[in-house]
Amino acid sequence: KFHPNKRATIITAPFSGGQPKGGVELGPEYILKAGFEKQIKNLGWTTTVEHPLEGTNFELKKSNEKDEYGIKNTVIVNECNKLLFDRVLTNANLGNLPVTIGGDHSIGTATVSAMLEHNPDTCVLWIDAHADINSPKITESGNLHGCPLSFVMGIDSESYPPIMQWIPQNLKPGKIAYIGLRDVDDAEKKILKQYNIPAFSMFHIDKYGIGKVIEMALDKVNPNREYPIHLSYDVDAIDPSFVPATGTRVEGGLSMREGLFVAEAVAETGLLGSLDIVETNPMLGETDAHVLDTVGAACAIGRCALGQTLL
Ligand code: 6HN
Ligand code: MN
Ligand code: MN
Ligand code: MN
Repeated sequence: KFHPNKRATIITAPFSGGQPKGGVELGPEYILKAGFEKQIKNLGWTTTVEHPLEGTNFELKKSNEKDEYGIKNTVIVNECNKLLFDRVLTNANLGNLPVTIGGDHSIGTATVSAMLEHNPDTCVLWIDAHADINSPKITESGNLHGCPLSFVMGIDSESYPPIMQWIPQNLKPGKIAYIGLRDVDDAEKKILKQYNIPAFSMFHIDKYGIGKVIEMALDKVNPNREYPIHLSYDVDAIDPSFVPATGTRVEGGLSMREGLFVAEAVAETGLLGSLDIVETNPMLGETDAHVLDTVGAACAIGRCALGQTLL
């Protein structure tokens, strides 16, 4: 088991520059106000909260223009990821469990590459409606929250801006599996095939059941259940009827229980090495209840991943 000392560092990433909508930068504030740190403490963890983006003004520098590389907000996304990379890696090296609270999913560039830098055996479970594996070359939207995995895998690396060359391209295709996919761009589908990346869509979840799907995903990336798991959880994996306040909603998602089961199943392995909870956008709820549901789901994902429901 990793983390027998149960020390977690909550790293806030109030950042929205990976996509055009405002509000996702408020995710960490809402999640903390909902009592997330206390909830984790109640599970027996010693907690610290870090705010590495404090003092930056990335949000004021957002634009909706694509640059010469075909992507938006390259400079702020890159700077944000540098700051997060340092905190995730430092905490992991100290033996703390990094729990990074977003913010949009562009921060996955930092969290994944930092965890692989910390331990090259790390495997990644990417829980999402989307594959987030566009490259600057193939992205249609130019939104970098759709691209973090290409950067850490070095896919189409000739299309990257030079300022992103610091990013370690340390994720191998055999070390990542997806769960929850249902809105994957055509060019991304080609990449998943070309690199033979295990991808469990909603179709597979209905066909086999979520329990079997997790087992199959872990069999692919962690067959002997020996490597640390980086769980990168985009709340839009869960159906918008339960998690409405998020920027890229796609119908037909995980039920609330299926969504929490994924986190519980990772907790059960004892192999959780780090966790991201991203894409909570409190400004996109049509009602207060929508916001409460979404923030509540984000907190519940964190509690389940950190062992709440293990008896
Ligand atoms: N997310 N594939 C679309 C794009 O713009 O590249 C959607 C990406 C969504 C990203 O939800 O983290
Ligand atoms: Mn470790
Ligand atoms: Mn995502
Ligand atoms: Mn998504």
